This record gives sequence, structure tokens and C-alpha cells, in this order.
Amino acid sequence: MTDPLHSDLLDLAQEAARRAGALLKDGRPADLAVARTKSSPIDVVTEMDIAAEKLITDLISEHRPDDGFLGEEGASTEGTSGIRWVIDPLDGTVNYLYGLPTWAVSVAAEQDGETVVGVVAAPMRGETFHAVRGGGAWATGAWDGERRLACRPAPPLEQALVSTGFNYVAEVRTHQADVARKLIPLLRDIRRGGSAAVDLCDVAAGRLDGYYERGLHPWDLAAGDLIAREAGALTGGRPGERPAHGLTVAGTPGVFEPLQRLLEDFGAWHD
Ligand code: 2AM
Ligand code: CA
Repeated sequence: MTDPLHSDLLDLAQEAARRAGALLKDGRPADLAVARTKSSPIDVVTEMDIAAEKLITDLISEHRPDDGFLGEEGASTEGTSGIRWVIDPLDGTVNYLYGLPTWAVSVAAEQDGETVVGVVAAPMRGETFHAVRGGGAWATGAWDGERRLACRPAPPLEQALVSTGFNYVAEVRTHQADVARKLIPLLRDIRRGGSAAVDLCDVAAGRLDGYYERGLHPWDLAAGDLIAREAGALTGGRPGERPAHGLTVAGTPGVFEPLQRLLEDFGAWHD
């Protein structure tokens, strides 16, 4: 039985993510990547990002005025209800800028510090993922209705398809490339999707065997982490730790453990 509070939070998260996704999709100028006049393309993306976060926080506050927020675009309030919303209004910003389809709106609700609801809407893929703690992970597609997600049965590591991401800072990227160079001969291949939230949902959906990244913030991973775990995946940080800014690892059981060990050996984390 789903807690009625969690059902309400899920409804609200889905509506917020749907509306923000529509705003971002419909509001993206067709010539964004080539816009050179007036403002830079980056400014347009930042404006869309801020507008999407405001839409989400306004909608939620209207229904639940006592909840707190933590958002990539600066929303940060404590609240008094024990519920805090962790929001990335646009995850995969660079893809959005270039017109690539892998970007998402990520909305999670925490109760007393534990994520209880996660929604990741990927409008250009026509898919929305969601999970409630203890209730499994689900995807709703434009063409195939709602389906329950389960991560892939583990292949041997050398046949695992693993996604990752690279930081915006050049020195960090160089270090990450060194880790990837050591890892790539030991795996089937590496992917670089560009949205942490979507990568975690792709692990949940059985489209990736694993995923890791250094430098994520709580809003990048809160919803996707719950969705991956509810689909049967394991997630963590450095061995024995939870996903963190220093390192996030996710994978189907059997791939997660050796991947996490290799990342430790190769120094993929930072403090
Ligand atoms: P963003 O698109 O909202 O910036 C890309 O590797 C993934 O990591 C994206 O989900 C991106 O979120 C996230 N990310 C967060 N901080 C990052 C950083 N400092 N450098 C690169 N990617 C970062
Ligand atoms: Ca993000």
C-alpha cells in the first residue's frame, strides 16, 4: 500500500515535471545554437532554466506552502513540513543548447532526508520515469503506456555497457579521461549521454548496465537514484558510501560491485 502522502507528492511532482518539460520544449528558440545577436545562447538557456524552476516551485508552493526546496537555480528554503523538494529544472543543459534530445526535468521529494518520490521527464524522448519508495519504478511513454522498469540481468563486466559524464572544468575532465582510458578495455563500451538523471533512468530501464560520474549535485541525482534503486539497481558512491558529489555509481547487481571497485582503484572519486 502506498502512503497517501507519497501518492499526493507523486501527483504533484508529475504535474510539475510535465509543465516544466512543456515550457522548455515549446519555449526553446529553433535557432538557439546559432543565435548570435542580443544575448548569447547560454543566456537563453539560463533564462529557460530559471523560468522552469520558478514554474515548479510556484506550483508546489501553491499546493504545499510549508515544504522546503533545494534547486539548481537557487531555490533553497527549509520548510516546516518535513518534506523537501530537490529540483533540477533542466538536466543535460549542453544537449538542450545543441538540440540533442537527452535532457530532462528532475523532481524529487525527500521526507526527513530520505527520497520518497522521484520523477524524471524527458520530453524529447517522449518518456517520463517515476518511482515512489517501496513501489517500484515506472516509465510512461507516448507510445507504449505505463510499464514497470527492471534493470538488466548482469552480463560479465567485459560485456557491460557503462555510461559516464565529464566535468566542465578542464583539469577534472583530463583526470576523468584517464580513468575512462583504464576502464574502457575492461568493458563492452562507454557512453556519454549528457544527463545524469536520464543515465540513471536508463540503468533502471535496462538500457545501460552501469553508470558513474564524479561531481554530481543532489538535484542531478535525487530522482534518478530512487528510480534506479526501485528498478533493482544498486547505487552508491565510494565503496560503502552513498552517492555523493565525490562519486556516484549505479548498476545492475553483478556489474555495480566490480565497477565500484575498479573506480576506487583508478581514483575516480574526489573528496
Ligand atoms: P547539468 O546539465 O544540469 O549541468 C553531465 O555530465 C551531467 O552532470 C549532467 O547531468 C550535468 O547537469 C551534471 N553536472 C553537474 N555538475 C556538473 C559539472 N560541474 N560538470 C559537468 N556536469 C555536471
Ligand atoms: Ca543537472
